[in-house]
Order: sequence, then C-alpha cells, then structure tokens
Amino acid sequence: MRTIYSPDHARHHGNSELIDGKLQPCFEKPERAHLIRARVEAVDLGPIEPPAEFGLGPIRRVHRPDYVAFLESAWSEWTAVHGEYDALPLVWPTPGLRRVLPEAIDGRLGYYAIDAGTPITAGTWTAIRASANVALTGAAAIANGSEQAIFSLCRPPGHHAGSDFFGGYCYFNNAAIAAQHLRDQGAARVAILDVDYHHGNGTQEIFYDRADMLVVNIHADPKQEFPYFLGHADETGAGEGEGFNLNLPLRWGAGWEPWSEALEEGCRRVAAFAPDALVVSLGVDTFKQDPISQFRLETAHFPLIGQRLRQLGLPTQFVMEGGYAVEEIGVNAVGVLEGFKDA
Ligand code: B3N
Ligand code: ZN
Repeated sequence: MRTIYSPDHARHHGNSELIDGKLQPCFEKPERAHLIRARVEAVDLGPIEPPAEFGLGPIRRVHRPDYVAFLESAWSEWTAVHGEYDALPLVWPTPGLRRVLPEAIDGRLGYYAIDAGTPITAGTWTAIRASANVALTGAAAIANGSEQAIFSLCRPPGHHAGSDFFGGYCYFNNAAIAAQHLRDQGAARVAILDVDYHHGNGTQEIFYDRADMLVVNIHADPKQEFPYFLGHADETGAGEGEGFNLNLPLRWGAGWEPWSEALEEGCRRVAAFAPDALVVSLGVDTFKQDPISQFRLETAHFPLIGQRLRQLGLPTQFVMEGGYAVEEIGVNAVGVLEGFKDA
C-alpha cells in the first residue's frame, strides 16, 4: 500500500492548548506523524511518496472562500498585533451574540474557531496546505484507478473542521476534501467511515444535506466527550441528505465488543449504500492508553478493523486523524493498514 506523506506537516507545532483551565503542551505534535512514517518503513508497508500540488480550488469545494482566506492571513494579522506567539481565540459568537465577521483578528479568531485548543502558528498555513495535498493525492490515485487502497498520512488532522470553522486540532477537513475530489473525478457516491474516538463534527456538517455522501461515525458519546455539541444518534441528515448520516455513539469505557458491533453496523450501512469509494477517517485514539480518550481498544484490535474494512471490497483511502499515545501510534495506525492489506 502506498503512503502519501509531506515533511511540511512539521511546520505546524503549537506551543500550547487550553486544558483543565491551564495552557499545556499540545498533544497534537509533529512526532505523531514521524512515528507513523517510521512504522510504515519498519514493516515495509509500501512506498512513501510526496504529494502533488492541487492549489486552493479543491479545498474551496468544501470550505468557504472567506474561511480559506482567513487561515491564509491569520498568522500575519495576529503577529502584527500580538507578536510571534500562537494565536488562540478568547471570545465566541455563542447564542445571544451575533455571528457578524469582525475586523479585529481577535474577533475573527473567535468567529471561525470552535475551541481554544487549536493554535494558529507561523507554519500552520504551510502544514495544512500540505496535509490537504496529501489527502488530494491519495484521492486522485483512487479516482484514476491506479490504487485500490492508499494511506494519506495527513497532519494536522481534519475531521473537526467544517465549511467555515476550525477546532479540535483541525483546520482543513482532509477527509471531506478527499471525498469531494473523488466525486469531482467521477465517483457517483462516496462513503466516509470515521473510526476516530471523537465525533467528526466537521465532516458531518459539510455533507449533512447530501445524498451522494454517506457519513458514518463511531465515536464517544458527545454527552460525555468533545466536541460535545454534535454527534448524537438522532442526527440522521437533512433535506436530500436525510438518512445519509449515521452516528454510532458509545459510552466512555467501551472496549472491543461494543466497538466492533458498531463497526459491523457501520460497515453494513456502507455496503447497502454501494459507494464507488470509501474514505476512512483513521484515528487511533480509541486505544486504551490514549492520554485524552476513554475507550479501551488494544493494539491487537487494530488489524481486525483493517480486515473488516477490506471485506467491503471497495477502493479505500485511509486519511490519518487523531491518536496521542505516541509510543504506540505507529504500531496501531499501521496495524489497521496491515490488517487491510493482508486480509
Ligand atoms: O478533550 C480534551 C482533553 C481531554 C482530556 C485531556 N487530558 C486528560 C489531559 C486533555 C484534553 N480536549 C479538547 C480537545 C480535544 C481535541 C480532540 C482532537 C481529536 O483527536 N479529534 O479526533
Ligand atoms: Zn480524535
């Protein structure tokens, strides 16, 4: 299986995120991708190749142009006022306020952000462009039939980013950009299966009223877990998209048995949709030792996920999302890919 990887991800390295009322070192750090890449090499998964450059056009197919422009200029706007320390928002347009775009960078950060854990740094724009190109290069290879399965080693991750918002360590929604590119290159229907511990609220928001994109999420119940305000089981799609969004929330402490039952249900829905391609939002923060998560999957379970996905018999693109147990991130993420490859 080919891996698409860009070293430019390392240009994004935030200093801190707000946790438990304190600014603490970011969990989402370059080492994550370095260790996954090292594991790809160690097990000889296949060639590792750089992404092609796709420009902003395919990104604007899922993100609003004003949001893309904001991300491009945010760092220079921020440093002009505050100096060279990570940009983080302080105020949000919550109910009772109006979501009117401010001129001041502090207001613009709150307008486009959903949390205070997703810093914009000097290299963020370069890194998120590269991450989107990694996703697009993978999608292009699936679309032109040159690969039946491919791994887009994206970093920063993407599934919390919506059409005009960032958060949860995500800026551009790499999986959504890939899925839309597959559609634009001729796929009639695309399924996205998100196996990250956290609900992919951005992916859901982007495709919620679409019948050509099935979005399935297996995740921690938002009553207990980030992103808290989306991901409930009764969110089934809207308008033409009614019936094309499936949320399978699980309670804290869920281990392989309930998780694999949810995977089975998700896979059955994907198979019934009969898509031309599958995009897997691959997070491994379901691991029992993940420092910010509360599921109990073990290293031996990750290849079983790959095996089950392979049974779908679909052209499949894996897009890297979360996972913060850095010692095991490589073996767990690549374990899914090995399970898929060897099935
Ligand atoms: O949820 C958290 C969080 C929870 C526990 C923590 N501990 C125990 C130190 C720290 C943080 N933070 C909110 C931001 C979560 C972003 C999740 C990104 C992700 O992996 N999405 O898939
Ligand atoms: Zn996650």
